[in-house]
Amino acid sequence: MHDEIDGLRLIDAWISADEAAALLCAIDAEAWRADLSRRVQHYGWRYDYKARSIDASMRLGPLPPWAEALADRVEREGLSARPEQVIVNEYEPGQGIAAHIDCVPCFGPVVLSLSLGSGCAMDLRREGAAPRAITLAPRSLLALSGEARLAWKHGIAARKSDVIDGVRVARGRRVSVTFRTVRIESER
Ligand SMILES: O=C(O)CCC(=O)C(=O)O
Repeated sequence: MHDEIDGLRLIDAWISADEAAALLCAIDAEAWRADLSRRVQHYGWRYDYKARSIDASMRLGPLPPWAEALADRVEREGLSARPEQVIVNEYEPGQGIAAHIDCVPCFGPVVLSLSLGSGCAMDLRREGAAPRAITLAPRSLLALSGEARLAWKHGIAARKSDVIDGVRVARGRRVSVTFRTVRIESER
Protein backbone atom coordinates (compact mmCIF):
# COMPACT_ATOMS: atom_id res chain seq x y z
CA MET A 1 0.00 0.00 0.00
CA HIS A 2 1.15 3.57 -0.73
CA ASP A 3 1.95 5.65 2.39
CA GLU A 4 -0.80 8.13 1.86
CA ILE A 5 -3.52 6.80 -0.41
CA ASP A 6 -5.55 3.70 0.38
CA GLY A 7 -5.53 1.28 -2.55
CA LEU A 8 -2.57 2.79 -4.40
CA ARG A 9 0.28 0.41 -5.11
CA LEU A 10 3.31 1.15 -7.27
CA ILE A 11 5.61 -1.72 -8.22
CA ASP A 12 8.93 -0.53 -9.60
CA ALA A 13 10.70 -2.56 -12.32
CA TRP A 14 7.69 -4.86 -12.77
CA ILE A 15 9.16 -5.94 -16.10
CA SER A 16 12.80 -6.14 -17.26
CA ALA A 17 14.42 -3.66 -19.66
CA ASP A 18 14.46 -6.36 -22.37
CA GLU A 19 10.75 -7.07 -21.85
CA ALA A 20 9.99 -3.34 -22.03
CA ALA A 21 11.92 -2.96 -25.30
CA ALA A 22 10.16 -6.00 -26.83
CA LEU A 23 6.76 -4.68 -25.72
CA LEU A 24 7.35 -1.26 -27.25
CA CYS A 25 8.34 -2.95 -30.52
CA ALA A 26 5.18 -5.09 -30.50
CA ILE A 27 2.99 -2.08 -29.69
CA ASP A 28 4.56 0.09 -32.38
CA ALA A 29 3.88 -2.66 -34.93
CA GLU A 30 0.11 -2.28 -34.24
CA ALA A 31 -2.21 0.39 -35.66
CA TRP A 32 -2.78 3.55 -33.60
CA ARG A 33 -6.10 5.38 -33.31
CA ALA A 34 -5.63 9.09 -33.73
CA ASP A 35 -9.08 10.42 -32.83
CA LEU A 36 -7.96 11.88 -29.47
CA SER A 37 -5.29 14.49 -28.80
CA ARG A 38 -2.92 11.55 -28.11
CA ARG A 39 -2.62 8.26 -30.00
CA VAL A 40 -4.27 5.21 -28.46
CA GLN A 41 -4.85 1.51 -29.10
CA HIS A 42 -7.82 -0.41 -27.68
CA TYR A 43 -7.90 -4.18 -27.22
CA GLY A 44 -10.49 -6.63 -25.97
CA TRP A 45 -13.21 -3.99 -25.76
CA ARG A 46 -13.50 -0.57 -27.36
CA TYR A 47 -14.21 2.24 -24.92
CA ASP A 48 -16.33 5.27 -25.81
CA TYR A 49 -14.69 8.24 -24.05
CA LYS A 50 -17.59 10.62 -24.75
CA ALA A 51 -20.44 8.32 -23.69
CA ARG A 52 -18.27 6.76 -20.93
CA SER A 53 -19.80 3.39 -21.68
CA ILE A 54 -19.13 -0.16 -22.82
CA ASP A 55 -21.76 -2.56 -24.15
CA ALA A 56 -21.73 -5.98 -25.80
CA SER A 57 -21.39 -4.44 -29.29
CA MET A 58 -17.99 -3.04 -28.33
CA ARG A 59 -16.22 -6.39 -28.03
CA LEU A 60 -13.16 -6.29 -30.29
CA GLY A 61 -11.92 -9.86 -29.81
CA PRO A 62 -9.09 -11.52 -27.91
CA LEU A 63 -6.13 -9.53 -26.63
CA PRO A 64 -2.99 -9.69 -28.78
CA PRO A 65 -0.38 -12.24 -27.57
CA TRP A 66 1.84 -9.63 -25.84
CA ALA A 67 -1.16 -8.33 -23.85
CA GLU A 68 -2.39 -11.88 -23.04
CA ALA A 69 1.04 -12.63 -21.55
CA LEU A 70 0.82 -9.54 -19.32
CA ALA A 71 -2.79 -10.33 -18.37
CA ASP A 72 -1.65 -13.86 -17.38
CA ARG A 73 1.02 -12.38 -15.17
CA VAL A 74 -1.34 -9.87 -13.54
CA GLU A 75 -3.72 -12.72 -12.68
CA ARG A 76 -0.94 -15.09 -11.56
CA GLU A 77 0.47 -12.45 -9.21
CA GLY A 78 -2.99 -11.81 -7.74
CA LEU A 79 -2.94 -8.13 -8.72
CA SER A 80 -6.40 -8.26 -10.29
CA ALA A 81 -8.91 -10.67 -11.78
CA ARG A 82 -7.79 -11.44 -15.32
CA PRO A 83 -7.85 -8.17 -17.32
CA GLU A 84 -10.08 -8.27 -20.41
CA GLN A 85 -9.51 -4.79 -21.78
CA VAL A 86 -6.30 -2.96 -22.59
CA ILE A 87 -5.80 0.65 -23.65
CA VAL A 88 -2.39 1.80 -24.83
CA ASN A 89 -1.78 5.57 -24.53
CA GLU A 90 1.10 7.36 -26.20
CA TYR A 91 2.32 10.64 -24.71
CA GLU A 92 4.85 12.74 -26.56
CA PRO A 93 6.53 15.41 -24.35
CA GLY A 94 3.91 18.10 -23.71
CA GLN A 95 0.97 15.68 -23.84
CA GLY A 96 -1.02 14.50 -20.82
CA ILE A 97 -4.37 13.14 -19.73
CA ALA A 98 -7.05 15.11 -17.88
CA ALA A 99 -7.72 14.20 -14.26
CA HIS A 100 -10.40 11.50 -14.13
CA ILE A 101 -11.75 8.46 -12.35
CA ASP A 102 -12.00 5.48 -14.68
CA CYS A 103 -15.65 4.79 -15.55
CA VAL A 104 -17.03 2.94 -12.51
CA PRO A 105 -20.00 1.19 -14.18
CA CYS A 106 -17.78 0.11 -17.12
CA PHE A 107 -14.68 -1.26 -15.41
CA GLY A 108 -13.92 -3.50 -12.44
CA PRO A 109 -12.40 -2.68 -9.05
CA VAL A 110 -8.72 -2.66 -10.07
CA VAL A 111 -7.09 -0.54 -12.78
CA LEU A 112 -3.44 -1.20 -13.64
CA SER A 113 -1.06 0.92 -15.67
CA LEU A 114 2.36 -0.17 -16.95
CA SER A 115 4.80 2.61 -17.96
CA LEU A 116 7.06 2.13 -20.99
CA GLY A 117 9.60 4.53 -22.45
CA SER A 118 9.86 7.70 -20.39
CA GLY A 119 8.65 8.13 -16.84
CA CYS A 120 6.42 11.00 -15.71
CA ALA A 121 4.72 12.51 -12.68
CA MET A 122 1.09 11.57 -12.11
CA ASP A 123 -1.16 13.88 -10.11
CA LEU A 124 -3.80 12.55 -7.72
CA ARG A 125 -6.63 14.73 -6.50
CA ARG A 126 -9.53 14.23 -4.13
CA GLU A 127 -11.92 16.90 -2.94
CA GLY A 128 -10.96 18.09 0.51
CA ALA A 129 -7.48 16.49 0.43
CA ALA A 130 -4.12 17.96 -0.48
CA PRO A 131 -3.11 17.00 -4.03
CA ARG A 132 -0.39 14.36 -4.32
CA ALA A 133 2.07 13.55 -7.08
CA ILE A 134 3.71 10.19 -7.67
CA THR A 135 6.52 9.29 -10.04
CA LEU A 136 5.73 6.62 -12.60
CA ALA A 137 9.16 5.25 -13.43
CA PRO A 138 9.72 3.40 -16.69
CA ARG A 139 8.76 -0.30 -16.27
CA SER A 140 6.72 0.40 -13.14
CA LEU A 141 3.20 -0.96 -12.64
CA LEU A 142 0.62 1.23 -10.93
CA ALA A 143 -2.36 -0.52 -9.33
CA LEU A 144 -5.39 1.53 -8.31
CA SER A 145 -8.07 -0.07 -6.17
CA GLY A 146 -10.29 0.99 -3.26
CA GLU A 147 -10.17 4.74 -2.59
CA ALA A 148 -7.36 5.27 -5.10
CA ARG A 149 -9.62 3.82 -7.82
CA LEU A 150 -12.97 5.23 -6.70
CA ALA A 151 -12.38 8.47 -4.80
CA TRP A 152 -9.17 9.96 -6.21
CA LYS A 153 -8.85 11.43 -9.70
CA HIS A 154 -5.61 10.66 -11.53
CA GLY A 155 -4.15 12.70 -14.36
CA ILE A 156 -0.93 13.68 -16.09
CA ALA A 157 -0.21 17.38 -16.69
CA ALA A 158 0.44 18.33 -20.31
CA ARG A 159 4.02 19.57 -19.97
CA LYS A 160 7.49 18.72 -21.21
CA SER A 161 9.25 18.11 -17.89
CA ASP A 162 8.57 17.19 -14.28
CA VAL A 163 10.31 18.14 -11.06
CA ILE A 164 11.18 14.88 -9.35
CA ASP A 165 12.93 14.97 -5.95
CA GLY A 166 13.80 18.63 -6.59
CA VAL A 167 15.36 17.98 -10.01
CA ARG A 168 13.76 19.00 -13.31
CA VAL A 169 13.61 15.94 -15.57
CA ALA A 170 12.73 16.25 -19.26
CA ARG A 171 10.03 13.88 -20.45
CA GLY A 172 10.57 11.63 -23.45
CA ARG A 173 7.96 9.59 -25.28
CA ARG A 174 5.94 7.58 -22.78
CA VAL A 175 3.65 4.69 -23.66
CA SER A 176 1.33 3.33 -20.98
CA VAL A 177 -0.56 0.07 -21.07
CA THR A 178 -3.68 0.02 -18.87
CA PHE A 179 -5.45 -3.19 -17.90
CA ARG A 180 -9.02 -3.43 -16.75
CA THR A 181 -11.78 -5.94 -16.21
CA VAL A 182 -15.03 -5.05 -17.95
CA ARG A 183 -18.59 -4.79 -16.56
CA ILE A 184 -20.95 -4.83 -19.51
CA GLU A 185 -24.57 -3.70 -19.49
CA SER A 186 -26.12 -7.20 -19.46
CA GLU A 187 -24.08 -8.19 -16.38
CA ARG A 188 -24.98 -5.20 -14.21
O1 LIG B 1 -1.02 6.81 -18.76
C1 LIG B 1 -1.38 6.36 -17.69
O2 LIG B 1 -0.62 5.77 -16.91
C2 LIG B 1 -2.81 6.52 -17.25
C3 LIG B 1 -3.80 6.23 -18.33
C4 LIG B 1 -5.20 6.50 -17.90
O3 LIG B 1 -5.46 7.10 -16.89
C5 LIG B 1 -6.32 6.05 -18.73
O4 LIG B 1 -6.12 5.47 -19.82
O5 LIG B 1 -7.48 6.26 -18.31
